[in-house]
Amino acid sequence: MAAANEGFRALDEKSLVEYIKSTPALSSHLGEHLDGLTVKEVGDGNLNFVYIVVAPNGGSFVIKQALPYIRCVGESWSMTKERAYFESLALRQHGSLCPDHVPEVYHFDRPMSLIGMQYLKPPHIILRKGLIAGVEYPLLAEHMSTYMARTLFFTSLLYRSTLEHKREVAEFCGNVELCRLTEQVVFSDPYRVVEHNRWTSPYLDKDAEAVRGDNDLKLEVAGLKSMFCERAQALIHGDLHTGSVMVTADSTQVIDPEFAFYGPMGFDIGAFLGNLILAFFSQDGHAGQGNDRESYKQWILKTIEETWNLFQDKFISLWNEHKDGNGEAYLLSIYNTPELQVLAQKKYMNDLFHDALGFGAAKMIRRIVGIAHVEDFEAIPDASKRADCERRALNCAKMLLKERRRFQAIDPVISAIKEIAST
Ligand code: ADP
Ligand code: SR1
Ligand code: MG
Repeated sequence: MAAANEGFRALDEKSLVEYIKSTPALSSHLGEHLDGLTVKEVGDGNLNFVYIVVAPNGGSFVIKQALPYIRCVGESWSMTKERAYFESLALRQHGSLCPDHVPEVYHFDRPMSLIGMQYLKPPHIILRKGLIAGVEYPLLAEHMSTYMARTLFFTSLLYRSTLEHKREVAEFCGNVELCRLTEQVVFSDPYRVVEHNRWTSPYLDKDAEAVRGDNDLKLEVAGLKSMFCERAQALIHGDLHTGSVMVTADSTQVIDPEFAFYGPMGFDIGAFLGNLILAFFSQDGHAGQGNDRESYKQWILKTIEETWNLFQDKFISLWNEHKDGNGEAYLLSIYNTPELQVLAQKKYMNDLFHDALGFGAAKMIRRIVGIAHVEDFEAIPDASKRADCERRALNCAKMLLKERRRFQAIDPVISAIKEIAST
């Protein structure tokens, strides 16, 4: 334990200034005058401490430090601060594959579990907050489909040799504690009685109990959990919800990949789509004062549809472009006719679609009856209204989890969401 903490000290707004002054990789971003720095802790995520640093000359960056516990629970739930190392690796790798949509890393200090990165300046805001406010982002589907297609394709065996792939898989196996946290809070706890589960009680008491008593649901979740633990398909972000995306009208930036590891691609795609579905079902709770949110709901559904369809097109384009490269999954000497290649791609995308729907649904369920909820619902002050929104989302998630294999395209999924919304 002592060795693990060697060279570590938790910083605060004051001690961070001294740290910056003695770290050229950081101070070089701030010009000559370091005395007028403003430092503000803004961490509103569940795990870490995040500081925005701005110099009088306008130079800036963000400092993110992991402490050896989960911030939203407290010191009683310890968690390796090595998560910062994996976050920095993933930011750098995903950043090199998709620089337009990932903030640049300026500095990483492993003993301090501290990352210095590009400050995503206002008007960037967390996408989840924009969705709650009812703001449309016309380029969101375009940007997120590019981010997911590029980061997932180029870290998979469709592009890489098994030699490269195994080496990377081995490195990210080190992020085991964060994977175990997901295993527990996404795939296990919502389906059993545990102290930290919560829901909008008493309205959803029966619904939460029904989740714990639904054997079909439990069997489906077991399949997804085993895929999450066993399938090293690509370097996934691992926590790609709408709180991990910062946006403006023309910029989309993915932050916070501390849960990154080699896992199933559908986990990232599902996280993003599932959180958009949660945003959709929360809208009735935000309606009012002359805005019924109906057209906004249509925009969210269109974004879900476009994200998947654009992702699919871009992923297949990358596959076609690199089909005679080093990727070892589908050797050209075997998949040697255009017909067979199309069949292989269709099967791959169909399986991935079903994985994404399943994981997306599991991520929706955990946000309604598990430990960590989402602001989309939490910001609805009237508990009975909130519960109505959550119940529809939960019913949608249960249906998707159990029936996902009957969907062959995203349009019927959208129709099914609309149908549940009208109940
Ligand atoms: P956690 O790991 O605790 O979830 P996040 O990485 O999600 O922390 O960051 C918490 C908050 O800090 C975000 O919601 C966002 O408001 C802010 N933030 C994080 N990174 C940046 C950045 N690069 N630029 C601007 N703000 C950021
Ligand atoms: C205690 S669970 C905290 C959650 O916050 C992170 O963003 C992950 O989603 C994790 O499951
Ligand atoms: Mg976060």
